[in-house]
Amino acid sequence: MEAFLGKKYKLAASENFDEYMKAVGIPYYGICAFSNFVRVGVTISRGNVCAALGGLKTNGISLRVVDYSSCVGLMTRKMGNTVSPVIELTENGGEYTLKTTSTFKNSVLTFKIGEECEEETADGRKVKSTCTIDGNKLIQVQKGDKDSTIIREFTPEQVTTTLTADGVVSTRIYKLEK
Ligand code: DKA
Repeated sequence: MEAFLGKKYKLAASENFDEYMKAVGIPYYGICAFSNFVRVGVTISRGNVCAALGGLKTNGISLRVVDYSSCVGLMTRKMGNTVSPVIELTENGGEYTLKTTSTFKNSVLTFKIGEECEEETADGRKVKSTCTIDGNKLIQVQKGDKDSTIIREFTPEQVTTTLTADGVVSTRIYKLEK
């Protein structure tokens, strides 16, 4: 893996990434207040904390939980499909850093081989990741609300990233920046 450290690779091709983002998508719920079937207020919250609330009625106002995942997730997915990130893997004293930078969002994953670490993904999920190296492959196992595996295969000219979640596979090709 040493040969590829400090090299920058930019996204050149992407397949099925939208389906992958859907598969790992964060649920968003809104608590909506209705009066005579007219919506008079809404507050959107991330995760499934509101899911237990169900329907509630007080003083002619009824509160309902509405699933907004498809609208909020859509914006994130749109950005994810639009940007062409650059990835760079570096190493210092056994600690690796994988930087993903783009015009929309930057993310940094710092890890030691085989040790679980906390990660906030570019699309905002909080997961626990364990990374291992097998030859020229960096294998990342993410555990969270939705589990996922990301394999990055390095060659001098490109990195092939294969992302898998819930049986959905996305392949993204990053080319060496010259
Ligand atoms: C990959 O390594 C997947 C992660 C790319 C993140 C792009 C930004 C997503 C913004 C929602 O190719």
